[in-house]
Amino acid sequence: MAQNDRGILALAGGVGGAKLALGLSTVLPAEALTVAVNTADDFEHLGLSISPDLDTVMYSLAGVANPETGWGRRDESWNAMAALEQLGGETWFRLGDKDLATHIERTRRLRAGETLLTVTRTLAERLGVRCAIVPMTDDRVHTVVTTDQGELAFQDWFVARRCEPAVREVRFEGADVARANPVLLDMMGLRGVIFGPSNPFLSVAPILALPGVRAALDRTRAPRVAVTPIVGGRAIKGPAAKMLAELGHDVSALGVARYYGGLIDGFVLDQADSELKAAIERLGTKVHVVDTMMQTDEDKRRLAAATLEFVDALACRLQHS
Ligand code: FO1
Repeated sequence: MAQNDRGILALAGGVGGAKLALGLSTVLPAEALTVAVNTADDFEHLGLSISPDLDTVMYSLAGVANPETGWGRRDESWNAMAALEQLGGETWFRLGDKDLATHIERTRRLRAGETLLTVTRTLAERLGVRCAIVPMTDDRVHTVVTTDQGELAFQDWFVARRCEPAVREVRFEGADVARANPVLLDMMGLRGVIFGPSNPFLSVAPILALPGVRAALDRTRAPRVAVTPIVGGRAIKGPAAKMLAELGHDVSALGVARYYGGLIDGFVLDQADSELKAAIERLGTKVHVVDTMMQTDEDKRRLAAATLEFVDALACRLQHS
């Protein structure tokens, strides 16, 4: 299959996007799925190159993700952190023993001159992942959060301060000059583009901030569908609802659909929010109402299958319009 040919491009960030990516990987042939992942959360810590969202997606697709946290690996041990603590080292960002191996090997390969794309491909293959996971860019982009307590580097705000300082603005340093991965620049032959149920401001916005990505989304004839990260006015995980409020949006799936605006043709809405269907459709976005909760692997498969059906139904509509 040629690159993009009738494939699905999924945009993903943290845990929600990774769960849907796993669902998609169970209903699509490996060569028909590419997951493009936010890297603006990446940072250097303890001398290591950490790529939290790439790892969350990679561990999920490999079936080794920690089911309690969503990030990190399952059956993890914490000996290195405990030893580091005893030595008075920095332990606010918790790296399990197995997870550390990923960061050590990524750092070694990057220092040897490999690109993040190549390193990601190798690590994912080693863990048995069969579909493509691509970082949104090989260049450095950093999320900076302007809060009521000043400017904070992303993980400082997210982990060290537990997302508590109120957010005034989010910016992606380096995004304006970063080169997006080619899969994000040519979306012509795709079956569909799926925005995962990831945080719109932290996970999807950095991808959209890369030069050429919005234009590629505008140009493609493939249906573009977003899956809601908000159910009943609450984020399934993380600070999306808090950020919607603090950034002046409606704290609802409607607020998310408005935020994506003309970038999407379809919106997957949770059944608990079915009363918002008409309001979202008035934005010019088709709506598909389903159960979007993904607790079990079967839930992930079911949501992925429903989203793909919606993508294909929209394709028929777009062809006839
Ligand atoms: N999130 C936390 O809330 N606390 C942590 O100690 C933590 C450690 C961590 C280690 C590796 C990794 O890949 C992710 C980790 N995360 C942790 C999650 C991470 O900060 C967030 O998931 C993302 O950056 C936001 O999507």
